[in-house]
Amino acid sequence: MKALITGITGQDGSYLAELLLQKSCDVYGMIRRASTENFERIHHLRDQIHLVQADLLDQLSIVRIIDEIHPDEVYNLAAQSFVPTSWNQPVLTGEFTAIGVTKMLEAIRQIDTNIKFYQASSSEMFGKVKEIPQNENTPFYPRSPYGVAKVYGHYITVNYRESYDIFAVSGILFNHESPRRGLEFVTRKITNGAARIKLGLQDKLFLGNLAAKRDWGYAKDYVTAMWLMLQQNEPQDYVVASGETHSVEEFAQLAFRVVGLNYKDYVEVDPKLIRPAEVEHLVGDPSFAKNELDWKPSVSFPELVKIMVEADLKFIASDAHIESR
Ligand code: NAP
Ligand code: F7E
Repeated sequence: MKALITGITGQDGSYLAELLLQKSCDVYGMIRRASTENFERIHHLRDQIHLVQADLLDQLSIVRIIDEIHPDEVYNLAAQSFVPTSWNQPVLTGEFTAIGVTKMLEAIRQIDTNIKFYQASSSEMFGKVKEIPQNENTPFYPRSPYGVAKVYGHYITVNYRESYDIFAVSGILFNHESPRRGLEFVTRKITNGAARIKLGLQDKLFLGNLAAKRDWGYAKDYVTAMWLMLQQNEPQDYVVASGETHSVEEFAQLAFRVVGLNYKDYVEVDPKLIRPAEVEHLVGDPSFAKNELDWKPSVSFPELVKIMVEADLKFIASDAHIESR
């Protein structure tokens, strides 16, 4: 079994590569050329995976790697994934996160329609939510260029499934986090900030909207759901979520509690971090995934916060140690 992962250098790509290796898959990862390598998350896997160069902006490069590798499964995780950047670079976000999906699907259509395809869709598509909780039938109302691009990616996946009978699925994943989460996302920003404050490396933590609510899960659990979706008899779309919602403020409160501090003494709101349009309240209904895929999350909200804070404490302490030598 051969699998191609786009976005292998990202949080989910690295966990998915580990999972597929455990399943005895031959794992190929698509990487884009950079002047310096960006392989921290996959460093430990380098001798077990194949890295191939291509870019979501370059259709021919995608056709070439799919033709050469001829994978059984393609997981399309590559995207411009940071919501605030999507307001600053809306066109680029559309090109990566929306049109990039068509480029992947079109390559599959041209080369072999038996290749299975997973599209990394997002709860950001629900945006200004039409119902609580959100499920596979909840209408979309995206609130950022990123959310809009993901809606396009979702529907083009559905369309290629219906037009060309491709086994193409869209996983509508709610926020999922880990110690490998990028530092700009709020969870990692908080756990890293709390750890740095505890270690005396930082005084304050500036955040934006503390009232926003998210349904947060553990990334390792969520990549298992991606794999399960491609092992089913029929291609279907699934919501993957914990079913619980918590505010950014609650996340901060718990994270600072893990290091024995009160978040109120350190967290300050910076109005510059408030978004032009906010997604206020996300909470998913994962019943369909639970019933059809036999999937359920294994890590609770407080456990997730603790895992991330403890990993950051360890990471920063070892880094400081290296710097002091
Ligand atoms: P991430 O850490 O930001 O990783 C994004 C990946 O996409 C990186 O490997 C990046 O490569 C790659 N990429 C970006 N532009 C590219 C291009 N033009 N060509 C080739 N590769 C490109 O994201 P993540 O958190 O792992 O999320 C994975 C996917 O799931 C994304 O599509 C995201 O939008 C979606 N999603 C995430 C969540 C979540 O909570 N994490 C929830 C729902 C959906 P570089 O390393 O070269 O930058
Ligand atoms: O923001 C609020 C912010 O950037 C969460 C991506 O993986 O999940 C992610 O998108 C909330 C928002 O994630 C800060 O306003 C407050 O309400 O961690 P985030 P996101 O926008 O939910 C979805 C499912 C994806 O698909 C995306 O790819 O936290 N917030 N203060 C802050 N957010 C950030 N980043 N930084 C702050 O200081």
